[in-house]
Amino acid sequence: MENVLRIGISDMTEMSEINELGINENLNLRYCSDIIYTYTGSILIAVNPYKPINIFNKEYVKKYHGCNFGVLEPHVFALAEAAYKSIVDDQVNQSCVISGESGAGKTETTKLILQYLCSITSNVSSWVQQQILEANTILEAFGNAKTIRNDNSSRFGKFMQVCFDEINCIKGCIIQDYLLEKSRITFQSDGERNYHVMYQLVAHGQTNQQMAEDLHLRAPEYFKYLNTSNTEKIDINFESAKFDALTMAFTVLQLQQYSIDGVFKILSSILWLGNIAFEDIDGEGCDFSPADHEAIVIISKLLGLKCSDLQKVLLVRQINVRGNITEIPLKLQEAIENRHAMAKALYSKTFTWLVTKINICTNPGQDGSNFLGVLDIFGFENFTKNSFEQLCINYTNEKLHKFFNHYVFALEQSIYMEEEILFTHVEFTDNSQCLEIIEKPPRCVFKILTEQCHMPKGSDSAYLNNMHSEFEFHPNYIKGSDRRHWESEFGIKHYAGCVIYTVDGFVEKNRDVQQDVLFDYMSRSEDAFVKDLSQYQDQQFIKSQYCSTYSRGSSKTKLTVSDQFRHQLQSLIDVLQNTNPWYVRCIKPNLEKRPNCYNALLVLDQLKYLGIVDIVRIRREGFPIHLNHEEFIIKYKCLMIRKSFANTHNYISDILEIIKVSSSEWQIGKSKVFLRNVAYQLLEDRRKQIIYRNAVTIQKHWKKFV
Ligand code: AD9
Ligand code: MG
Repeated sequence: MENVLRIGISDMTEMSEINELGINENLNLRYCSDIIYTYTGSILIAVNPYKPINIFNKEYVKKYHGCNFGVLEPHVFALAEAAYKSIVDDQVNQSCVISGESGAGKTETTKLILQYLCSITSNVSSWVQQQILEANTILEAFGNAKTIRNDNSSRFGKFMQVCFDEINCIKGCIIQDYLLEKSRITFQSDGERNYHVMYQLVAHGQTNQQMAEDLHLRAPEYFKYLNTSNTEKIDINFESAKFDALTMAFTVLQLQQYSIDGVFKILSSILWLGNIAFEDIDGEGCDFSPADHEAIVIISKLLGLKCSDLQKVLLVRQINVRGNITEIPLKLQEAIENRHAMAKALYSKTFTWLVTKINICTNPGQDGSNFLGVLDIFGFENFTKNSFEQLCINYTNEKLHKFFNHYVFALEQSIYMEEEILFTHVEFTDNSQCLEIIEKPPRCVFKILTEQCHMPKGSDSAYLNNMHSEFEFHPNYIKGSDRRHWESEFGIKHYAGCVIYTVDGFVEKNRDVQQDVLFDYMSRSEDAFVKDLSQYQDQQFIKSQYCSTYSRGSSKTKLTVSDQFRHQLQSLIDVLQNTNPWYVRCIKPNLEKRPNCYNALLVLDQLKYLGIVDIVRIRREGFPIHLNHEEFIIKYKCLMIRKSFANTHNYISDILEIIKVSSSEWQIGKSKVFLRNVAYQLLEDRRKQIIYRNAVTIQKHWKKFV
């Protein structure tokens, strides 16, 4: 009792009273004692400690390895162990779905799961295990950045499938990335930064003169793309050490030196692109300012292009009218935007190129056995201003929520209905209607957007008009935050709350016009890497039974960003559906990223949208143990003197009467017996007593006989 008061309850399905307040207090109590993990049945809740806690060392790996789930204190290692054990024992693919809002601890949890799997599958760290861990170093450098919510925020989603061989050792890994945030390359909000790698590179240039010369690097303050917001000064030593770790990771993943150099040249050229300041010419076109000359020469050198070719890409647009190429000068604003688009295209191509390289290196081969997939993907977002990116992110969360609902609620309840047993119906937020408005053809939010993108004069306002007229009366749709914003916004009532989207830029972002002319020039570059990169088709290359991935370049008609993403997400759900899922719900205890600080109101919001209260309820109100009639009789017939029976149902209820437990603890269905833990435990105790008694009697007889 004293223990419970001090450290709370480790499995919340065992709490006597289930409500949000009780759950919140329990998590808070545990958090105050540095106990960050709590179970809700098999679902793990993790509260971010924002400080190192000494529960992830080798001793803990040893302690949890081989131990059944639920025996020791809740821990992410226990979940990883249980998932791994299911692979070994049942040969069934597993997945860990990690959710929570930005800064809740998803990426750290992912790393802990990978670290655990790598430790238990081999005593000595093998090459492939090192590669999997180092792949994260590269992905974090290129895909993570400081935001107001998280100093190491992942700006892309990822699904890592760790693949095992016949003797259950790790033999490879496949990574699928989702929706890298491109806008961050050219713009960061107040208090935020560009991708980590940019600072690492520039900082290293400050400590290595040769590299600074080769790559034309300057001090961090020099580059506009690093200073669009006023963040604190960068720590040269810290970033430079990170750069060393990155180059080490490149080596572990067997990137050739010319590619490593090439990647850095691309990054430097992006930084220089940001420094070009165009000048207007009579409102009709534009030119470079005198100070730009240096930047043009440097970018040309870095990309191995002719200066004149680069100038052309930066100042004119080429239009192909029935085979004739016409050149139209870009106006000032167009040139500025075009330059940003070039920077974003270069970066995102480099990012996908890197993911592909990692995949080639860690490729498990075709003849695999099982995998454990870990999903670390963006949580639900609702900012003051929400755009196309937030729509895609929230759509992802709707998809995953439906999958979760199906797993936890629908499946369980449909079994009860099929078996015609009495149970209290647990209400849950069914989000099917919301998903339909976003993705269900022929008329949905994404289809109407794609329609606009295929029109030569498609516009955001036309898109919004079409949406308003199509969905005005849909229960999940609103026309904007208020009447004044009907011409610029629409809103969706998501399962986690209502989000207002500003349509500005939707059509452009969904079209994602490629920098074909730039890549065409790059394909004739003098630099081998730049040439490779330009010709690199963003296609999936591994086709194996593990493969979750969707071939991005396979369609003949050009797919829009939302089309591609929809397909990617559907492939992900298809894979998840064929696995045994495990859930980690990460919780952020405060907005200040502080240790020892639990903001109960903030947590309450997350408990609601992560559906934790409902989970506790269904797990308790439901019957966790299901046994077929025959199975039940074979197991517990020993409790009865009468061994023959005419009516199965009556015989089972007679057995259950023996343990004298309330009839609310069990139910007999058409083909199954449903038990709560109390009834099951009493049955088991009684059975073991009888087996023991019989054994003693046999022993006595045996002695007499001897
Ligand atoms: V985002 O959606 O990518 O912006 P995440 O991934 O949910 O977010 P992340 O894992 O990056 O959050 O955690 C944020 C920070 O919390 C980390 O950088 C750590 O400083 C801190 N954290 C998270 N989990 C732990 C932990 N188990 N122990 C100690 C932690 N600190
Ligand atoms: Mg993250």
